[in-house]
Amino acid sequence: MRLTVAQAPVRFLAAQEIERDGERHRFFADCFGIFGHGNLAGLGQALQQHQDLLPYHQARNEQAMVHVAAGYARQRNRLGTYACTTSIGPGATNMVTGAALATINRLPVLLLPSDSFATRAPHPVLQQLEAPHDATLSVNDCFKPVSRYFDRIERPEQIVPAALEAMRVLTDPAETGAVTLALPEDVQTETVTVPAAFLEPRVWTVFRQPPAPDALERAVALIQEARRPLIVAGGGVIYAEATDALAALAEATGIPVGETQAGRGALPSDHPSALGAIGATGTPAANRLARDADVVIGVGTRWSDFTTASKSAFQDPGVRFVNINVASFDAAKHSALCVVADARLALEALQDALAGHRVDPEWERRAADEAAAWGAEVQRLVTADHSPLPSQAEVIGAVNAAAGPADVVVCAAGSMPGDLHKLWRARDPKGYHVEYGYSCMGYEIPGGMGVKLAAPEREVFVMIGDGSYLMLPGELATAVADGIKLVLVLVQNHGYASIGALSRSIGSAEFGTHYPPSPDLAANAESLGAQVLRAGTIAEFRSALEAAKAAEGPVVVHVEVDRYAGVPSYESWWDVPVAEIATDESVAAARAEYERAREAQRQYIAPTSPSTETVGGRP
Ligand SMILES: Cc1ncc(C[n+]2csc(CCOP(=O)(O)OP(=O)(O)O)c2C)c(N)n1
Ligand SMILES: [Mg+2]
Repeated sequence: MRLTVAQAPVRFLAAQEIERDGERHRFFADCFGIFGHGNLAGLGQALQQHQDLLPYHQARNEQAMVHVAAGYARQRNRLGTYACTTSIGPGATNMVTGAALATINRLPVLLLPSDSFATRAPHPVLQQLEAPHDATLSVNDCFKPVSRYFDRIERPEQIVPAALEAMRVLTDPAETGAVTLALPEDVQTETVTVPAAFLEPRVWTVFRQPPAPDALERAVALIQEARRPLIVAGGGVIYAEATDALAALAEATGIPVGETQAGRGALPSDHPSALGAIGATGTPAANRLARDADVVIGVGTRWSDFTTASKSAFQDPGVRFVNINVASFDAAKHSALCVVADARLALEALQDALAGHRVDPEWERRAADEAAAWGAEVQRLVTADHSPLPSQAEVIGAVNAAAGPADVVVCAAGSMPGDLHKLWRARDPKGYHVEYGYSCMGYEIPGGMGVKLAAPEREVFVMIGDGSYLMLPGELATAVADGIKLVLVLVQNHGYASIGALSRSIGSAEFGTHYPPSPDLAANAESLGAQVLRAGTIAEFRSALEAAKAAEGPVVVHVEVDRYAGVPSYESWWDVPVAEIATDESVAAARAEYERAREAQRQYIAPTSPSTETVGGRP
């Protein structure tokens, strides 16, 4: 079959399917893009010709369209994504931030940036970077560190193996992230003869990897010996649809469960074993138990510094880790006993092997008491009736109350992710979507669009700070144009409140964190075509949320909150270094406090013994 190098992948992508647990569906929803001279005649032509196979959607910003793909992929538990096409130069590099976000969060996205001429005939073409020392370099080399697979198609024939490699990486839960296929603008328009089989429907099956029996046996031995075991549930629990298995294990054994940002909602907040958020933005319940835990079972977590409170969270001198993860890279962290496996199979196997085992009732009671005390504290915070302006906690509480059991909250950066992590009462494993791997300001609107495209039956509440909004509001116009319903809660606090608080904590008096003056963001959202509701009080905010739920298309609910009415952090720490010398005394005081806090920081390097040694690699 003779096709252009751009037509071949368009037809190939439309034919890719994914299957897990016997359920099969198309892998690529559609294609997002922005055209320029680099992709117009190649991919642009191919997408126009094959609109029936791979529908095209116009984005407003290339970074944002990658966020749409990432939001979609996360909501689909990584079993689907979008392709994204750009021109060369700035269009391409605009996607680098999106690629980093996807790779860090282990989410599949396929990026198709154009590249400068393979023939080099018109070099330097408009927007081409020239490197005097290396003729093979282009700006697309910036994708290499942020992609799990990178290829540049310099000869037409390369498109066939590159497309297959791309699919292998995108659909492998241990490998997945951004995949970048850079397509020189001349090569896109050239022809290639592809085998017919290349274009036929192809199913990528995600097989669930069972734990190695020996690894499981050693994990069971460690857990049975433990006096104070604790589970840390990460995003992998949700992606593997292992939340029922987690609940069953927790119920059978009484082991309490703390949740990372990506793992939030793995258990409903009212589950008897749920301690809620853990780590730097954790609850006192989870953080107190973490401090004393002697065996920590990390499931599907990459152990970010927020989860470990910068390695200060776990203070038992002999604490041991058992890590269940599909990726050996993550399983091996903290000298853990590695159980390289699918989370669901591993949790089910653990429950079988631990039959009859129950944790010390004293530990279980302590977990229940702490969780109950925290539940009461949440209730106090979200109904505080702060005046004259409401607190952010009240705003979160009102959104939580307005959201139905299956609705989704989306957030990414600022002070809200920490507050949401602590305060949100989770009811559904897909109801909490805070992007905190890259914590990228600007993810909120496009990420929320991706969630809505993946789950149209759920109401999507996007919580966005004024700073994040200003950074990337343009996709609101896409949501308006494409009729993508979002309830955007735009929280005005006149600048970067989170960084302002951090600045105070290092003695720098909120330097550079205020807007002088704040722009009228409600008017801005209106100008992009969104319906806007302005709420002055928490009561007005509640009724605006109800009106927003009833509306069609994206609705922005604008509310101002008291910048200084923050939710405290509970028994945790985050390593933000403070200047060793400064003219300001407040910095010196902060440095002294920093050095004191840092004493709690540890490296988790466990001694090995025949029964507890680290077991690396795949079975
Ligand atoms: C793209 C990007 N740039 C910078 C940062 C660092 N940063 C984290 S939060 C924040 C301020 C966010 O302001 P806003 O959205 O208004 O939320 P607030 O802190 O006021 O709650 C900044 C600058 C970031 N996370 N992402
Ligand atoms: Mg702000």
